[in-house]
Amino acid sequence: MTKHLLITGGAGFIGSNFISYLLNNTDYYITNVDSLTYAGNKSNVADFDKSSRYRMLTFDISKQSDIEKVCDQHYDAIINFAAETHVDRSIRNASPFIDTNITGTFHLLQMILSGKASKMIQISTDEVYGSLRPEETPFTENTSIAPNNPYSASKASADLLVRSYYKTHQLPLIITRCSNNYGPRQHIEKFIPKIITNAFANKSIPLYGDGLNIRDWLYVKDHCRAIHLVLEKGNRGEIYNIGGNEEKTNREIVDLLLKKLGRSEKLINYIEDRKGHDRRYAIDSSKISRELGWKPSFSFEQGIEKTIAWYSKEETKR
Ligand code: NAD
Ligand code: TDX
Repeated sequence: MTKHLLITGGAGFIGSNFISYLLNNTDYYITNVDSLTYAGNKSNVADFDKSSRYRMLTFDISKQSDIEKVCDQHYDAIINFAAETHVDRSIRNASPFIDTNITGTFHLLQMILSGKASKMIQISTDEVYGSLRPEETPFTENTSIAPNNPYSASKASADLLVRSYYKTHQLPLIITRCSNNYGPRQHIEKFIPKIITNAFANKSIPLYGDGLNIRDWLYVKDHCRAIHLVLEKGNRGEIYNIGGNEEKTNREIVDLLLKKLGRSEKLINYIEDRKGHDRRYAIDSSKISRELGWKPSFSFEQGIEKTIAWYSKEETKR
């Protein structure tokens, strides 16, 4: 039977890529609930309106009254992408992170508990594990959570709520924890789109601290494929780590992009470090690879070419 999914945060970066993936690869019906914060972009979802399998509801998951309006039908699954996602903003003002990331997730769990939806995938992040030292092995699903900033603490809190609803009520809940994504439709406040768009405009590129912090990069389409597999074949109560196996320092990323874009390294501007800046993230994806047969299909080189091409096309539309 055809499924009807509730996707939250589908006007954002990963959520819109996921909806596009589902409309192209499945016959699922999709309800996208997004409150269109500064990070939600109507142009990310403009194409989906052409599909009779898609509808968008502009509601806020942190408001119980809005959740009731979303419950006008039963959903086969909720995929929760909706979140405040920018670490720098969480350092300046954590309040919306608490409302959306924690209270919003709580409301969705209540939907599952009351039978309004049959299961839920919580889209979490490797940031909940905290920071790795150079000699440490990548995060596994058994690594203790140790978040270091208000964003990651709010995501870890949501993960603990999900865990508790599974343990207490035996609900069909799954958590995925992915490394840094990049690709089309990412907000330009994030590192890779900021480098690309500033380089196009010959504007300086802020590099925090010594530029040697490490992230593990994954092309967004590989993340979408992993979530689809988890939705279809993942086991309730499980956590699945998803990573690109592409650890790079921030300086390496800037150098590579400036070279590809034909811009001078003089654009690089070292600035004061982010407070509590996690030094290194790296994900061990062997569980999802072993159990669900997933592995990344795009190399960093391939993904970054596609990303540059997408932002170049966007640039010509301005
Ligand atoms: P994003 O900031 O691009 O999009 C978030 C979307 O959620 C926006 O469309 C926004 O309008 C919506 N939203 C925010 N608050 C809402 C609310 N109260 N009610 C309804 N909608 C609301 O984020 P993203 O980068 O696409 O991340 C999606 C999810 O994936 C997040 O949960 C994030 O923690 C997780 N994640 C992201 C990355 C990454 O590298 N981007 C990596 C791992 C995990
Ligand atoms: O201008 C910048 N200069 C800079 O040096 C920005 C925006 C970032 N950085 C550094 C900080 C990080 O070490 O680049 C790295 C990546 O920064 P972000 O793009 O802000 O991502 P990060 O903080 O690693 O978090 C991201 O990955 C995990 C997402 O924003 C989260 O939502 C996700 O959970």
